[in-house]
Amino acid sequence: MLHALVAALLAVLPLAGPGPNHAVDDPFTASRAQWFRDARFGMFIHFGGYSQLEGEYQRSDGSTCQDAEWIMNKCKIPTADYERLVKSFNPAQFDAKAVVATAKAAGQKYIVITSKHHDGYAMWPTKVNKWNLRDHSAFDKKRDVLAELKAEADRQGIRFGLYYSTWDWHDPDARSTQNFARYKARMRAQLVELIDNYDPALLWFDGDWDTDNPPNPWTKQDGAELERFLKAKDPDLLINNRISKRAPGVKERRVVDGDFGTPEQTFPAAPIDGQLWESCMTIPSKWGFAKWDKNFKSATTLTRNLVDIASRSGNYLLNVGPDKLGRIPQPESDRLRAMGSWLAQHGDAVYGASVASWVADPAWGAVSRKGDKLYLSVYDWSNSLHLKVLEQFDVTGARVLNSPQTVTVTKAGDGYDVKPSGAKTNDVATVIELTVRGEQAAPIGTGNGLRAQYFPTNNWTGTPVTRTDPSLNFAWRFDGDNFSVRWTGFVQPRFSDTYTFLAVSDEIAKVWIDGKLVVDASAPHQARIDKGTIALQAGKKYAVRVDFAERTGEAHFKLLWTSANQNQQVVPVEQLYTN
Ligand code: FHN
Repeated sequence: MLHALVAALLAVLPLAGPGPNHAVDDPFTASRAQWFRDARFGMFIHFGGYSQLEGEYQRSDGSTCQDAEWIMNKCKIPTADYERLVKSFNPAQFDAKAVVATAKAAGQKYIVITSKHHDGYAMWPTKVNKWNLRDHSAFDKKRDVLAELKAEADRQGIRFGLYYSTWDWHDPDARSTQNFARYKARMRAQLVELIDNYDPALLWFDGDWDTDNPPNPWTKQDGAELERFLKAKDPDLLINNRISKRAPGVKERRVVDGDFGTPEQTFPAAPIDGQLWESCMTIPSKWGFAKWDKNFKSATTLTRNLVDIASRSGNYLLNVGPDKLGRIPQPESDRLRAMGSWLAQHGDAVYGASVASWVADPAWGAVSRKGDKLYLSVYDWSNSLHLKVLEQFDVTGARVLNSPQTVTVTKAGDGYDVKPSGAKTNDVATVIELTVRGEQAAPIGTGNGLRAQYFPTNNWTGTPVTRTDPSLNFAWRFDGDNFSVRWTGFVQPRFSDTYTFLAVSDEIAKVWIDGKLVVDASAPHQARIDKGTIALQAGKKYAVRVDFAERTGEAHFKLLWTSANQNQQVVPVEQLYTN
């Protein structure tokens, strides 16, 4: 009743402030994202109608054109011819049990499979069209590979995710600005089918760039609406940032889109500011199967990539491309198994581990941290393993994983020298575990948030509406123009550290801590992140003031913090006080 009244009021009142607040949680701490933060390693599967072509297309003039999942587009295959070739797709040897067993053996904690790639071909019996594995193939009409994989993933305790391309080369309405609404309705219907039938933990969107080949009318607004629709349907869903749309010519993706960032075929040198992240990568060069694509990365490279990624608080989504019969190529499963056997003995350095901000990145390997343990993954084994210390800590224990050898740790120069007594235990990475004692955190605070004043103008004038906001984590998006907010109160750190405050804003923001202007993003700008540092004492309360203004377009504001002892997160309610 009350809801209906509020909705009716909102419909008639002009918006003199932010619209209905699509409050988002904080993926850095939200319980729905816990599994993803801990998992660190997943299997990507590119499998679709293109797999039938095995990376090669014979043109009518006898010449050959090569590609993989992009073959229809790159080789300019006429739709009718592509449909003819895919008609004989019969992945009869797709064995969900074996695929999940391979992921398990690799030490992977989740799977993301292409339900529909850019060629528009659905890998499940969609009722939306006939361009799918049930209706357009030579495959057993009783089988459903997504259902088989989901059931097997559940049985073997692996999270299940689905890739979906918003860009579509096959549906004529998908390239037509005029008819795009019809395509969007079909897309939504397909996504409802996917959620209802396969209950994915994660949706991995793709196709967020501007292009004319064929045109891609998808917009940021479309992405925002779809994300809101999907989260209303399943609030626990994790959604990647590619649900949005990049502006023409823009390479970078925005920090405000989705639950996590998606570097591709690369990974960053440090944690990404403002976002969880997952790097996706191939084992050879292509994503979909191509019989000529044989330049496989070594298991050592892949394992070290995973360790590097975990030590920067990211996830590694490593791709396999099943062949036309549905089998993961042997060189790919061989490498996955090799990674799994290393992980079986050294997984502590990866699962649930994240950046070790107490030390500098060493030249000899990578360091990750989990609670009171530092994991030194040593790629170059030598007698001079030096740790440069950035934040003081004591070492109370040291051992080499899976080895009886002893380890001496001595203070030296700007840190510690670490000397194991014996030889490396393997050629990929020998892991030394240090038990450490750092600064004791001050007790969790008892705050309830900051005092908020919402002004009906974009310059903090007029009569504000006042309330208490538990944390500053807002994605108003396209709702509400010309308003401003001033938050005031106190912030209480739990560690005596130099804190970095990160403000995600669109379009004007300033942050003062203890009277010092820490973030000054006062020139109007689109969604971006700005940051500044200040040294704070544990348990002490510091005055905080945040000014945010929105003129037009999208509106976002988030306030995060991080320090040597504090992993990145939205500043939590307990540490914010109105007085
Ligand atoms: O074009 C695709 C490509 O085929 C593959 O699916 C990758 C996976 O991240 N994403 C796209 C390019 O960004």
